[in-house]
Amino acid sequence: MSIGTAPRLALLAAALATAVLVTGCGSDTSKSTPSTTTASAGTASAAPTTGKSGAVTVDVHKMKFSPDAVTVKVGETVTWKFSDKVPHAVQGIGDSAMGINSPIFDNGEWSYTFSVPGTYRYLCPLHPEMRGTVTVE
Ligand SMILES: [Cu+2]
Repeated sequence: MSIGTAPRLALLAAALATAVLVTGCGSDTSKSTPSTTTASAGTASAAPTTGKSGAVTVDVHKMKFSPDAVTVKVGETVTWKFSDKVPHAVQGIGDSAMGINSPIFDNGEWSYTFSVPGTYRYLCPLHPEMRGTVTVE
């Protein structure tokens, strides 16, 4: 009678069982959560809103700017609407208002976007008594 096969099978079974246990154990210990952290971009500044919500219109009519004083936030746009019987223009007063410099209009619109806080005075170069102010805050 041979006595060799039974112990070998037992050994094989034990080896398999060990392998399964090791594998199972290994899978348990390797159950670590991924450590990649997704960077949050929540602090990025919002895209500039160019909607009409902050836009302000000044009517240039009957030899005056109306309203002659407007207030906008930084980045907002003021539009002058020319609709008088005589031509007018918009021209800033002082260095900081140099950018305010429209062509002469009989009718039409001209816009300027204010990107720096401050108080900007302007006049109509054809009628210097026509004056207005834009406050940017
Ligand atoms: Cu004028």
